[in-house]
Amino acid sequence: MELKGKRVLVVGLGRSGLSAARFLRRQGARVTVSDSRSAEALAKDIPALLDAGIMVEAGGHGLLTFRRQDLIVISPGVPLDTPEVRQVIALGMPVIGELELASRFLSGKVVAITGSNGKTTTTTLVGQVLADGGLTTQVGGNIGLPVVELVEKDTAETWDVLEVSSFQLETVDGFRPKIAAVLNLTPDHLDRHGTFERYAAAKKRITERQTAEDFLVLNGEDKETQMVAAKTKAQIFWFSGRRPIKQGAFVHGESVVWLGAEGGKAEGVMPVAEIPLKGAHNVENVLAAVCIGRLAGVSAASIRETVKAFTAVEHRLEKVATINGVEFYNDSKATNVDATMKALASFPGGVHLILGGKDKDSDYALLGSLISERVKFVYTIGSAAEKIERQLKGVAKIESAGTLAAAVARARERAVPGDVVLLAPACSSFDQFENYEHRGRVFREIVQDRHQ
Ligand code: UMA
Repeated sequence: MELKGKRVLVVGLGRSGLSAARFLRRQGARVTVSDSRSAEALAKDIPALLDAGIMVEAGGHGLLTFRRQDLIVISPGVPLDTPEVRQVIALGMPVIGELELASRFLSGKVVAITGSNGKTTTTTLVGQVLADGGLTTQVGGNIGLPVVELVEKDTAETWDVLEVSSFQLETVDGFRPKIAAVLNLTPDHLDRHGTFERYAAAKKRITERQTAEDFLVLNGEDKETQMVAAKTKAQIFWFSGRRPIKQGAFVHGESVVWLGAEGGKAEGVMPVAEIPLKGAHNVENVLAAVCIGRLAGVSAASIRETVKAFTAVEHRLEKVATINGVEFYNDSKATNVDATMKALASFPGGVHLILGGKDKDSDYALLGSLISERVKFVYTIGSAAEKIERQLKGVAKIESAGTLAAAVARARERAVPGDVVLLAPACSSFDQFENYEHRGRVFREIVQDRHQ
């Protein structure tokens, strides 16, 4: 892709946009960035951008700025139905995302992992599995490090392990992972995609360009991901936590087993009991990692050692403290209802659950039966609080706490030894925090009495 002298507009100046703008500039493009935030809000980034020869449009998007370009690179958080974006698409101008841009410059082998939940854990684990297996590995994408940041050190020998979101997949075109995985598909981001079908359609684009030389790893227990199988040209490997399958990784009795070829010989990987992560959903994440690791050529023995040593990813059912016999878990990455259900399913009872944040058109009533079984008290925070309280009325004892600090304080007062205080909010964080990481860090600081 020749970018020298091309006029390129980067829309959105967050992590993805900043990295894309700098990358494009290094490629010799004439770069402008446009952000809806005010110049004051962007003050910390603007001087360095101007120094690098990048123009900045702050405080909103101008249609003229958009129309003057040869290429538009949009950030994942910018919806495709943003009026200016819609108009340039209608004019036939090329609009891609940072994932697509980066993938055109990556020469290594790409592993792309998507799904509604488990992406971050699986991506981190796969990165570790491949690195411990002796492969040169880089990890990036939705997990936090923009994919363009991987280009510089990438070689043909590198394995680039990417967490990819529906937002990123909406704007791919030639993106073709060597190994793709769809871990599960449950409703999320309906405020952005409108319907579950459109959300699922975005996710399915992960395999659109794959060929028979590529691999697709799918969850054998998830009906929606099974539909992806009908759409692919790649070789499919399945994983299942419940039953033996023809080709892939599964739990058989007490063991994780890998079956590399239909009708072939099954290979024992490890006892399930050795998996240190909490919850049945994490067994599935491990099974997906076993598939990807084996397909990349890592031995079962090496995968076993990596999994055994793997601790929870930050903000993902991460135990942050035990105080007076009460355990505190940070699952700030539980940004949708399904993730919260998985978190709740990991604890038999005695849970004080902190719910709320920014609503994504979610149905919190789905939490009802797990809450009535396992939760002693729900504490609501953020702008979704009222809706959550309405939908869970009569199911749980609910207290409107407003802020995270108040929720932790109230839970601390009520909890008795053996109880669990769980932040698994089922919402995004953007009403009260910068992002889910910020929310998780604040939770940890509050619990550890370090919050200012
Ligand atoms: N903006 C506009 N116009 C708009 C909308 C937003 O200018 O119409 C601007 C905002 O003012 C802000 C910038 O866009 O300055 C934010 O861009 P962004 O929302 O794309 O966020 P980034 O900081 O670039 O982070 C993105 C991903 N964010 C989203 O998908 C919302 C990060 O995923 C990712 O880690 C990062 O790129 C690096 O790849 C976060 C996320 O919440 C973790 N992802 C969702 C999830 O996991 O559920 C999909």
